[in-house]
Amino acid sequence: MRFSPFLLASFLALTSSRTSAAPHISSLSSLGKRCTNSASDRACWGDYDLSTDYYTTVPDTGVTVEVYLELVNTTAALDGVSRDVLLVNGTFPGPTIIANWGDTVGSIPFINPWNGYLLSKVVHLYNGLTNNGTGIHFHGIRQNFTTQNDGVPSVTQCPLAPGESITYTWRATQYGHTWYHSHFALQAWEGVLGGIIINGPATSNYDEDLGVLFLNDWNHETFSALYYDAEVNGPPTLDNGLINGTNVYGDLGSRFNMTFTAGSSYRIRLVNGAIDTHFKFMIDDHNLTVIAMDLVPIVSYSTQVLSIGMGQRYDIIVNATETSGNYWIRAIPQTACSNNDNSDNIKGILKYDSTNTTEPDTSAYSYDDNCDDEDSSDLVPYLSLDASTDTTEDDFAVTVGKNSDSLFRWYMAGTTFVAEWDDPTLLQIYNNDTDYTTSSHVIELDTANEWVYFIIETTGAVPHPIHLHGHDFYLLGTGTGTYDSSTANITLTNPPRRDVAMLPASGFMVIAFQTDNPGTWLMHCHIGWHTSEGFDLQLVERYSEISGLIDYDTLNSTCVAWDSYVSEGDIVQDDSGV
Ligand SMILES: *[C@@H]1O[C@H](CO)[C@@H](O)[C@H](O)[C@H]1NC(C)=O
Ligand SMILES: *[C@@H]1O[C@H](CO)[C@@H](O)[C@H](O)[C@H]1NC(C)=O
Ligand SMILES: *[C@@H]1O[C@H](CO)[C@@H](O)[C@H](O)[C@H]1NC(C)=O
Ligand SMILES: *[C@@H]1O[C@H](CO)[C@@H](O)[C@H](O)[C@H]1NC(C)=O
Ligand SMILES: *[C@@H]1O[C@H](CO)[C@@H](O)[C@H](O)[C@H]1NC(C)=O
Ligand SMILES: *[C@@H]1O[C@H](CO)[C@@H](O)[C@H](O)[C@H]1NC(C)=O
Ligand SMILES: *[C@@H]1O[C@H](CO)[C@@H](O)[C@H](O)[C@H]1NC(C)=O
Ligand SMILES: *[C@@H]1O[C@H](CO)[C@@H](O)[C@H](O)[C@H]1NC(C)=O
Ligand SMILES: *[C@@H]1O[C@H](CO)[C@@H](O)[C@H](O)[C@H]1NC(C)=O
Ligand SMILES: *[C@@H]1O[C@H](CO)[C@@H](O)[C@H](O)[C@H]1NC(C)=O
Ligand SMILES: *[C@@H]1O[C@H](CO)[C@@H](O)[C@H](O)[C@H]1NC(C)=O
Ligand SMILES: *[C@@H]1O[C@H](CO)[C@@H](O)[C@H](O)[C@H]1NC(C)=O
Ligand SMILES: [Cu+2]
Repeated sequence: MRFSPFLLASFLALTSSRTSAAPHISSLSSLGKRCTNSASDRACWGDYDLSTDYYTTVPDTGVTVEVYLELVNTTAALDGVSRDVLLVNGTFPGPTIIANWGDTVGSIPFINPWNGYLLSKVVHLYNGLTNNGTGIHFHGIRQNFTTQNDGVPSVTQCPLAPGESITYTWRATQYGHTWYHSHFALQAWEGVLGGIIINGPATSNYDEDLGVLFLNDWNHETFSALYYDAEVNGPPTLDNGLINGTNVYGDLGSRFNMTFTAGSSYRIRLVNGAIDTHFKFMIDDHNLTVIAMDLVPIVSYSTQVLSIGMGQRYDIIVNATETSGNYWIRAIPQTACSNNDNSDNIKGILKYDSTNTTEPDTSAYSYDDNCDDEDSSDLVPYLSLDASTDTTEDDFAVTVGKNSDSLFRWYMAGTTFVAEWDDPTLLQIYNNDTDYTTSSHVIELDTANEWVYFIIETTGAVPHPIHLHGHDFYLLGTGTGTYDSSTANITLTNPPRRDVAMLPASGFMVIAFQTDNPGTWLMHCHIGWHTSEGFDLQLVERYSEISGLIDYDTLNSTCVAWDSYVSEGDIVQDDSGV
């Protein structure tokens, strides 16, 4: 007999709404509303604002919002060429998870409308695939004391077996936008991804919010079919790219388009969701005002060309400064680190009249072909925070080599990562099994609230987008050559804070963070091939506090279901496990 997964989930829904339906007294008693967020005052946010230190202070409303997501295995012709895809609820990108850090949109009766903050998201996930496990990672979400909801198979859970459901719960302590994606093998890149918007104040005004805009690379064979070739020969040249899930391929497919009204301004929430493409984004004849990187609001700056690495997000505002005509929207793969057969045609169209079907004849802004981040001097966090001098320092050399089967493997500090998907780190910790898997590369950070520095270096010619879970890191500096503390340009004064930054080719990066979040956190390269080929390590932060955060029944039941799926189907782990 087959149960509807959503019937099961609705019991959970009832339980959770019963506990959260009554508004917290604290949210009703703080009646000193200072301002109303509006098109002419986006900085305002009721009793909170852009200067609120969101690492320590979060509005308390007790509101829980639920989302149901279902993975489906289907076919789609996103660029006009049909292929197998794995999607969330049948669309690319999947449904946007929207949390409202304070607008009255979707307010619930009895919740004070100006303080009706939606704080928690409960995400019910059903794995409707037939032949893959899964796990959904909420990229960049702090997961403050909720490490088990980070969605990383082999680290925070066993893979969710086909036909099973899991519920993730976390608090929206940050605001801005980000994305969720599968963290199982290469599944994210087959389409298991979607946006997350947490409404909050913004550092520049705008009239309309157009939502997330995904930039992806794309291929007509699945990425999982390309994996072996990538392991043997290195990253393959990909067929195409997508702008918010659509593009043309020759005469096939259709372009993304959006329509502006002259004089208005629009917020667009960019996400680079590519497996292996660094993009430069631009809209011909229009400037971009950048207001946030990842989930960190910045002092806004204007640019014409925006460099966006894999896993990164930028929040931009575009003024409708023209009055008519059509303009190219471009996502240009940087040949310095990306290989694409359709690189000059990953384009959408900005219109001022939706009925105008004439092809734009506008020209791209000039740009340098490279995979560098935006200048650090432009990425100034609005909430100014300094890093402290380090108490713990670690130096990781990134290298690549071939294993005994002649397959590429990536190493950090001499270890290529392979975790066991049926014995995730959290389960090992629960079981007091602190030997950990020898090749799962654990960095133990036992002391609470100390500053940790990581120096990551490579002598290779390939830049890498380095992503850390569970924290924003402070990007103290990057440079070329070997790291040398006497010559490196390091700043502790309000450096960029974010969750993905580019490690330059033949260079180094220095990042820092505080051990303020107990859990098991992955740090890895966000190039999909590299994640699977072992370019990962995990932090076990504040070990003694982790067991107390574990929901053992969920951890165990997910693993029990996975074990039985694997043994029945004789399924073999063929990558790093993350
Ligand atoms: C993170 O969780 C801890 C423990 O529950 C709590 O003390 C702290 O206030 C939380 N931080 C934020 C920003 O919510
Ligand atoms: C996803 O699909 C499920 C099943 O059809 C549906 O119940 C749910 O509401 C959808 N979720 C969203 C966010 O649209
Ligand atoms: C998706 O369905 C196809 C065709 O039935 C099958 O070959 C493939 O293994 C399935 N993939 C997953 C991840 O379920
Ligand atoms: C995931 O599904 C794809 C087909 O969609 C299949 O090729 C691959 O082997 C599966 N991976 C695992 C680990 O089950
Ligand atoms: C991109 O797709 C998402 C999901 O459908 C949608 O919410 C968003 O508005 C789209 N972005 C733009 C700029 O149209
Ligand atoms: C413009 O986009 C809409 C949906 O966003 C799509 O239906 C339409 O086909 C696109 N127009 C063109 C000319 O491609
Ligand atoms: C865009 O910015 C450039 C450089 O600051 C400026 O010269 C130009 O006038 C701006 N264009 C528009 C349309 O605002
Ligand atoms: C967009 O328009 C606003 C309001 O007129 C202005 O403050 C802002 O500087 C403009 N941005 C750009 C990039 O031109
Ligand atoms: C339609 O767009 C084209 C290309 O930008 C432009 O030359 C033309 O003037 C536009 N037509 C109208 C009626 O605005
Ligand atoms: C782990 O060790 C703690 C402290 O010694 C003990 O209370 C707990 O029962 C142990 N857990 C398991 C699963 O053995
Ligand atoms: C530090 O900055 C200076 C001035 O911008 C530059 O010349 C130098 O190469 C940088 N050092 C490193 C190690 O990148
Ligand atoms: C794990 O779950 C299985 C199946 O529900 C159950 O039989 C087993 O007792 C659980 N293990 C522990 C240690 O609770
Ligand atoms: Cu990499």
